[in-house]
Amino acid sequence: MELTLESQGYLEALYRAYLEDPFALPEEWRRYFSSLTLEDGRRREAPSPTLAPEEGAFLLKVARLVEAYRTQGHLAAQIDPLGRPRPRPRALSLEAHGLDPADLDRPLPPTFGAPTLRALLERLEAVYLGPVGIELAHVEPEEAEWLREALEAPWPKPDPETRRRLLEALLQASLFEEFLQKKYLGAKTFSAEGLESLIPLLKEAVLEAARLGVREVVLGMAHRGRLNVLAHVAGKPLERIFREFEEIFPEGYAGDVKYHLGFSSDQETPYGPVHVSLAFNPSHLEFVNPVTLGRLRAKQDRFGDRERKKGLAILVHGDSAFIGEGIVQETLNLSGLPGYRVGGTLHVVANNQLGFTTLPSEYTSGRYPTDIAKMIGAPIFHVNAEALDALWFILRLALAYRQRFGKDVVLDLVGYRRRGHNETDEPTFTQAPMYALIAKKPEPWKVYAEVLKGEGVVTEEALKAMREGYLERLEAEFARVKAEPGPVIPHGLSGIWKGYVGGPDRLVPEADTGVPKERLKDLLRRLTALPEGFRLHPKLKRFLEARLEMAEERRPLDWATAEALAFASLAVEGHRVRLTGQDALRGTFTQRHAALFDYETGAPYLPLQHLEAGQAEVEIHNSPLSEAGVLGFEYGYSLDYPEGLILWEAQFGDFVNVAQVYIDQFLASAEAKWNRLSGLVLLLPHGLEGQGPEHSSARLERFLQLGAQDNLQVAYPTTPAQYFHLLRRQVKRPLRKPLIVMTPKGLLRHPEAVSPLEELASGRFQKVIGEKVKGARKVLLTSGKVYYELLAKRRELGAEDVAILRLELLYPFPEEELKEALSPYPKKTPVVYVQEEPVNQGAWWYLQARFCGEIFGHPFRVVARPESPSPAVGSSKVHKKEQEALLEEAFR
Ligand SMILES: Cc1ncc(C[n+]2csc(CCOP(=O)(O)OP(=O)(O)O)c2C)c(N)n1
Repeated sequence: MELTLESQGYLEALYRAYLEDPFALPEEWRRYFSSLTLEDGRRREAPSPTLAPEEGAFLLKVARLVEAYRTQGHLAAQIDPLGRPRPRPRALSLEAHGLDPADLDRPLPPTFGAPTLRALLERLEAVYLGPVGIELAHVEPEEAEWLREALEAPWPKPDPETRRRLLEALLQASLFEEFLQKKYLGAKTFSAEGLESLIPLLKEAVLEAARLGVREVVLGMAHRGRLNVLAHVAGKPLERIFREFEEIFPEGYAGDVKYHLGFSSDQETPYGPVHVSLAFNPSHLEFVNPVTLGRLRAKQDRFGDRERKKGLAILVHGDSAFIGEGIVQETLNLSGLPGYRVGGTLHVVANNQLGFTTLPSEYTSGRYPTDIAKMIGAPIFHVNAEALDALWFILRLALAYRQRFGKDVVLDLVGYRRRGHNETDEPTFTQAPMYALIAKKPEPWKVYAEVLKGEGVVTEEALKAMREGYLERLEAEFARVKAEPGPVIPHGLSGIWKGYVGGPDRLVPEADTGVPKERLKDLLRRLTALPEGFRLHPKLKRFLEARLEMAEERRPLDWATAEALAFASLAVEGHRVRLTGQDALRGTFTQRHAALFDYETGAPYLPLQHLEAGQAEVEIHNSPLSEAGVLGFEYGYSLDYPEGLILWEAQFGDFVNVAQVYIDQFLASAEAKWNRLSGLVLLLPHGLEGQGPEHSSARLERFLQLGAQDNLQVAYPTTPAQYFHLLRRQVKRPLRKPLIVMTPKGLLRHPEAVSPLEELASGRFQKVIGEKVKGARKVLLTSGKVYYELLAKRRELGAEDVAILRLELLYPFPEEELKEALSPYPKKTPVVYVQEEPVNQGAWWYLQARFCGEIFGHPFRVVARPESPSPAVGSSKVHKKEQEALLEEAFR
């Protein structure tokens, strides 16, 4: 539509545009036109012009100027406490819109909210060019309008008591850092100085969240200011922090550096109690993000917080890490997905305008490190860290937004870094001019104290008392530690973790994981029942019929059915089951069909959710196409849901290395570093089936290499019954250790890889499956799918003098069970480990390192593919030949 400013009909045109799409117009016009709506909701006919054309043109120019403030004001807002110039966009001038100073005092209609253009500009300058840079252009129109309404009204000022509280928190943040540097000269603390307002910000966030009904706050953050946050936000006693500086560790405890440790505490607020947790995290920046969200989601599920308003996640990011690390994008992408929502995260960027020695111009191609958050339409506020009053208001607005819309919001706290990257680092080698500015900056508390003193909110004496009171506390706690030096005892397992254990596997009894046959049959029938009128996909009829035949014991169980029965039996016994992964509902190999989709409406139906009244929830979600973010989330979930069966499935095991950080930094080492347990299960399809270098290997060798002190469990089961018992065992034993399962692909439909119902009804997971062959000339030991190929080969060759034993659990190594399985064979009988993986991969090197050519007195060697840098060949023909040669070699 042509809109000529001066045209007679421009108003009508504007109104017609409004009728087509109200959000295509600037807000004043929208408000104006909506006021024309009749009371019964009908709209007026397009009006005849009520304004003189010249007046209309003027108003449109004004509307454009207003829009420029809203969209470009942030570019010139005074967000940098170092006061470096930020050029003012031309669009923020009268000329740019054909206005001139004579227009300043022209009256404006009431919809503009100001009597004249002059008054309007004053307001807009204050809102958009003050200490907050506001970016809303990418936000959903209704949400942006809601925010703008609050932003363009006069900003409330914190009351005197609140302002004194902000000042005190700011002061304590500074004193704490100075104290640490004085007492522990040369220690790395990654001080918050230059960004001290992070502390009042987070403290107020907890308080305000409590006022809005939040009862659980989970924080995730990196090194910067972390000790300060531990002390002042997470409620970690000062004494404990100082004790950690003494670096006396309890016997046998690997531990971690103090600025990686987490903490949690119950805190009283005037609005009720709040539990505040700071997640443990490794050095790997931003990787704690999905872990934090997973933890919160688990808490919300536990408390039945369906609206996800009673728990809040706060993620504190470094400016360079926020835009640099891809895990940030993965985490943001989870924010709106049904399987991962947590009702919105408050993101705080602790923006010191540097990443170690790297400048923003070197770390981002965009304008701000927060640009990444635009992908989810999150409102973004860049706040000058010295502007405490504005910060307080924006925080309240941000949390109100989060509670109202259930979405993420970003608060970019712009400050500086008073010292080097750490306290021993010299920043002027690389940023001398910036540090010349920083050297002139008074501590932020002094800046704020001046404001408050000027307004009579605080007196010099009160300030002195605040300062001295806190210093005394620091000294007293410090003296306590010096007087009684001793190790910091890691927190034991309490709360929901009471009753669960880590430590050595052998100290925890095995569990009977069988389920009575009648119960299994009943569950199978329930798994095949459909709601009235459900239009099943014609090809799935057979799938359900087969399960009924299994219920009648006319057909043995396949892999997917054993899994469904493990889930179902655990759910009816009260254990939540949560499985996510790419295409997890149907299953990559079309085996699972956990959801059946109505053939006409597409509506999903999950029989596992309709087993019986009172069952625990079973949730299975297709994940987005990421591994790291999703695995991190599920790991976090497992930290706060020890009684559940929490599983993540890789599409193919190969892709697990995308998430390697979570395996190395969390799954494998969290117990040793942080005394934190997880019972997370990883399902990793593994096996060489001629599909090329990828789609073949879940890198079994890497998990085995990580195994130490019983930190993990690595299994490669060969039967559906084994898988069933393994999953149930994971929940039924009080031991909580991550379980890595090499899962099948071809075996899912292998006629021999089946189990009679009987095997699920009784017994338990067998770590080793033995075989007694009289007069055996050798024993083949193997794991996983190659077992079935060896069986077939033995039949083909008639090699009845060869025994085949299966190592179903690879770590913790089942010494006793294997010894027992080998006991029928004389010591001279050689044992050959047969693996299809190249010899430098798979389990061989791990076994070799353990047994060095002799296993419990038997000669021990390997049959494997020759060493290879790649897991498998690209040609299925070559693969077949290799496999054939491998099997032949095994029996030679
Ligand atoms: C994944 C990862 N890569 C590299 C590092 C090393 N490193 C530690 S701090 C840092 C700079 C971080 O800058 P920023 O995110 O701006 O936070 P700041 O330290 O300035 O608060 C780097 C590169 C790391 N810890 N993690």
